[in-house]
Amino acid sequence: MDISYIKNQKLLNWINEIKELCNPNSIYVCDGSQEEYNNITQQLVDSGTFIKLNENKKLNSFYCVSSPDDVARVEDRTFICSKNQIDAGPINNWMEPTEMKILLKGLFKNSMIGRTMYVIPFSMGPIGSKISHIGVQLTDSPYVVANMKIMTRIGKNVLDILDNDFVPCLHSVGFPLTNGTKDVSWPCNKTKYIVHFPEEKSIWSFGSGYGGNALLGKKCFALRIASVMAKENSWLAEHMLIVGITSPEGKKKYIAAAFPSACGKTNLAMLQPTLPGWKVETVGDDIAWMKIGNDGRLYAINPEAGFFGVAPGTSYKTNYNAMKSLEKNSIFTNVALTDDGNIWWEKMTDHIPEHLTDWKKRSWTNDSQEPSSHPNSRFTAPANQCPTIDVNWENPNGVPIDAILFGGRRATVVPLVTEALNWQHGVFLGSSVSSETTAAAVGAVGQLRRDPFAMLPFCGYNMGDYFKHWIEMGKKIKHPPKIYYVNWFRKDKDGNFIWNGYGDNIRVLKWIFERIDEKVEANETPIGKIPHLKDLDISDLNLSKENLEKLFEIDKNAYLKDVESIKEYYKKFGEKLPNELLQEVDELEKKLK
Ligand code: TSX
Ligand code: MN
Repeated sequence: MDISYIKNQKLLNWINEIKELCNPNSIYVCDGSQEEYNNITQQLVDSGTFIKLNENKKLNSFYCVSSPDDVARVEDRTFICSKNQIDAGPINNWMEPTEMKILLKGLFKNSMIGRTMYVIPFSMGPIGSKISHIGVQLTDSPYVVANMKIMTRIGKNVLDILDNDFVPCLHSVGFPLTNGTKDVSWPCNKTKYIVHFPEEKSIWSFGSGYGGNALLGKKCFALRIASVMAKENSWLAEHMLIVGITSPEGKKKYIAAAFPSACGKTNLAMLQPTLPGWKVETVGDDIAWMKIGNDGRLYAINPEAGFFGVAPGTSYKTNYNAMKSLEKNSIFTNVALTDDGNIWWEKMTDHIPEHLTDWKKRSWTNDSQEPSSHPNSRFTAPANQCPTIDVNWENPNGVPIDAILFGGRRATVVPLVTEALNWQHGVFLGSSVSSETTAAAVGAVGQLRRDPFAMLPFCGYNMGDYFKHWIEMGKKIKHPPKIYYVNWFRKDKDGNFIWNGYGDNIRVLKWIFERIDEKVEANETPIGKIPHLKDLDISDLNLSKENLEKLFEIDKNAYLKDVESIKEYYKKFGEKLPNELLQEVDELEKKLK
């Protein structure tokens, strides 16, 4: 669409200001239509960025590889520019906002020469929902436009309801086509800045075209900026999946769950239960926005409209519903290309193709030294293609949340499931979330990393204030969800996983379900409430009594070591650490001794 379609003066002023700064060749306003998507993807094919996949394998889908130095979120280049450094906190990078603006204006100056600047009006959440919020992204990347079309709700419908309450999101890949510079298939810049202005509620992203660096509705808006909005207005913007669970009797409950990376969040969001009669349905796999309803319960929406999932490891066996979601209308970035115009990645199938083109555009065979797909390669797939998508996934009122789960990957110490004693204890569990590193991330494998609420790289303000906000929310929610801590990853002394995980996790969800309905009692221990072993449904599971007991073993001395590590971790937050959490950790120590 032409710029004349825009009537909102604030938006027009901003577009003009950025046009003056970035100096694009032309401006295009996205209407969000299928025809527009076809044009943009065709243009990406013509320019060599996209390869159209074989229509008989993946209908209306595209393959793309990035520059090898633009493959993941850049946390060390991510900034929270609050006026005072204390408000960014000990975890975020910070720079004084005026200083940062000067630096950014230098980078963005003429950065769009020779390119089209796309205006993407987008809604995070169903258009018109009271829980939703609107953003407008200006970008010089048609790849970003195509992905935003799948991941959010974009276009004319959003412009039609636009008022002055929107988050301006500026993005440039930082590769101007000055003086006839030839374009490349993945333009980006060595210098990268992912910058948030929490007081102004704006985002400036420079130099990267990949994922969370560039699709600004996702981590930048829906988590970092939204977490600030949420604190200011008494709601929650969280790194959580949302699922509906239906019992054989037809009762339905919704839960939200936060896990650090590499714990299988997307797998849990699309779980296929192994217990007869139980059903799990998907509302979202990554982000939850939760507001208090008039009835005093917590209501959640998924602000996204698609899945931007890690590809390697995803298979019809480990996540059937994700595989069904990406069978058409999808974009694949940094996976491998098969000779017949399909895609492949490590562990997708038992059968490994004889020959592939890898993500670095090299010929690949089974005896190649490196994996064919980048470990952080992704599929972008529309959520409404998920076979288990929930009927209420676009309900503007959200879905009522009955339980919140935290979890991490722990080979030892932490039981399969623990119920928090109350909200404040639950906040303590959330603040102490920890996970052992896997081979999927850089650095040593098996190291314990604290990742409070799985929000470590995503909280847009001081994490100490965030803990306090969670405690305060407990006082405002009349009927708060129960809080649980789960660990699917406990190992025996031979290093084998004790718990089957995947579809069998429904057994844990069933216990939680029955706890909410007060159908079963629980066993109160120093660390929280755990199931009476008879109440965990392990029917048809090949689980020995010894291993069942091992799943719930509480080694007090091992836990005391964890207490020490939590206390040490808490020191980071200094004065900002809420007293309530110090009380909780002291209380736990007392009970263990
Ligand atoms: O996603 C996982 N979940 C949650 C599923 C709903 N994974 C994969 C984590 C990496 C993304 C799991 N891995 C889970 C799990 O519950 N559990 C495990 C550990 C495990 C791995 C393999 C087996 C059992 C447990 N069994 C066999 O391979 C036969
Ligand atoms: Mn995530």
